[in-house]
Amino acid sequence: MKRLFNEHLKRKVTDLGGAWKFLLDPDKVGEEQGWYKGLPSGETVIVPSVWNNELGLLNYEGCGWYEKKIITGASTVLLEFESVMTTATVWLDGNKLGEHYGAFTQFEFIVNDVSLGEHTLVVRADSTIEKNSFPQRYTDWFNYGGIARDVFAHELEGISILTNHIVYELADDLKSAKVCAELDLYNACKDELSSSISVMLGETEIYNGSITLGGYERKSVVTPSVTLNDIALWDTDTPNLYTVVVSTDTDDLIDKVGFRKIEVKNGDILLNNKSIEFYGVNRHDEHPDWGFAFPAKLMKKDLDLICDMGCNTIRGSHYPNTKIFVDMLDERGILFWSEIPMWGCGFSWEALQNPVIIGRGLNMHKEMTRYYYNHPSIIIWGMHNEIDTSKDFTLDLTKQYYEHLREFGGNRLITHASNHPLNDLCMGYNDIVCINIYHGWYNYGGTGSLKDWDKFVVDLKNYMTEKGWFGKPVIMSEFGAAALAGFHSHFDNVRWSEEYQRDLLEYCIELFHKTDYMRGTYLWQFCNIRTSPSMDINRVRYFNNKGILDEYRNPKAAYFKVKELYKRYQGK
Ligand code: ADA
Repeated sequence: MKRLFNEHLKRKVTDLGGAWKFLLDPDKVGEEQGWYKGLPSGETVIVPSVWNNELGLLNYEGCGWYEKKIITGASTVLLEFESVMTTATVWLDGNKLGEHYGAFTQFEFIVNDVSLGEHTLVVRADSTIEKNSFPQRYTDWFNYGGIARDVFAHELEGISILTNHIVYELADDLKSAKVCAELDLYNACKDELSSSISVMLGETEIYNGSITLGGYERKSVVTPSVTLNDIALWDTDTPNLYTVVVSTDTDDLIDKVGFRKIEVKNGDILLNNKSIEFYGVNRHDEHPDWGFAFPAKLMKKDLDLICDMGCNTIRGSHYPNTKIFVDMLDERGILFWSEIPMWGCGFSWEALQNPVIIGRGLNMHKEMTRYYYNHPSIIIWGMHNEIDTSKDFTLDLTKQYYEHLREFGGNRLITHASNHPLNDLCMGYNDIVCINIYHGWYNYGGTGSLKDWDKFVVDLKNYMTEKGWFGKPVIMSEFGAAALAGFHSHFDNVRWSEEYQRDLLEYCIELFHKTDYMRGTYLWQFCNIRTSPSMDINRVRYFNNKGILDEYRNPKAAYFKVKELYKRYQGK
């Protein structure tokens, strides 16, 4: 996985990015014709990429096959894929390693008994949307296809470390913490093997012992808790990070961790025992030229703009972002909301009760918590966005997701974003209440007028009081209006103008800031994104134009207004 630092010094890892052979399979005949042994023909593409914009196949939905020769110097290889859109099937030398569903989460295959030397790796990416797709066809972003994020080949030798979660509990004064490591270990040899194992956290050795595993055995190990004193906390102003190194005789795994506490108390959100207000944006990890194969250098540029705007938080709408992006947030002290692509409006009642779909969502939550556990910047897990949470079956689904995140998700707040908060059954179950409403833009549930907001803040308080939920912190997780960059008007209330968007956001942000039970805002959205043709004609140019920057990151009038407000509220 591409990080801001080396994850391994002992282990040999090969970045499989670069040239791959590529062949389209619109009739889905590749498997029958044995392409998994090696492609019969093909053109060269650069991975990571999506085929839609880079290969001129904008509207192609279906299968694309990729082939790469890899060379290994070890007999056990771990193949790591950060994102294949959307169903991946992987073969090595014609042998099927497995399948993975889901566009935005990482997966891996461990292959034993590999001969040293050259091998043929074949991947089929299938972007077809079908009955059980997650998200469904009606979704407000583009259905790209391909190997969209990095691929690596890891040579595993001896007892190897697959994951390391640093689990901690800070003392009340936040000066010390009880810490242990939860390790997922694997013996890459066919015979039983013993190894030393140690965990260094900064300068402190928190574990030193030994382990014996049977041939190809995988085992979870939890080290005994130790107390760490004089903790330098991770906070938005002082994002202190510790390097953690797990080593065995033959392998290592390096990560960064930060100690911080996030909780809710008496209607407040407390970060390290201090009340915090969120000044945020929703951001898609998307670019019109690169799709979801978003280059890291552009992530840095986005972050510079977001920081310049005075934001202290980002919602990764609507899927887990790359680890390197979250590393950047860890380093800068920017808070992050990470969620799975359960994008509600597209999910019918039937879909929400479909066990395959529910299971796919749970699996995405498992992958998200497995691969992102240590990041201090992630302070919110999002379970789903705008599904119909007025039904008992969605309450059941929500409970299932919540319980998983509570048990395996570390110290984070858990929520969902609701677009019908006045009859939502699940909000009371969450740590914080998060609301997506578009008064002043859409007419649903209002008159389309800005004044609907004043009534809304009163109605919401009444509803929450009636349900016994008042006292949970409320975040406005989406609100906004579309503006066509460069379209200006002298008149008031001209929709699609930059001025209309600016004035609406100003009205909303000021109102939410002075509403005593609200604790922050994530405006919709940082920049325009290409959207799906399944959205109606309201999406002019097939873009969601609610960005306060256009899709090439040029600012609209609203950008400067939001910057002024966010900075003023923080005394900056
Ligand atoms: C929803 C949704 C966003 C976007 C937005 C809009 O709230 O969560 O992804 O589609 O509406 O622009 O209408």
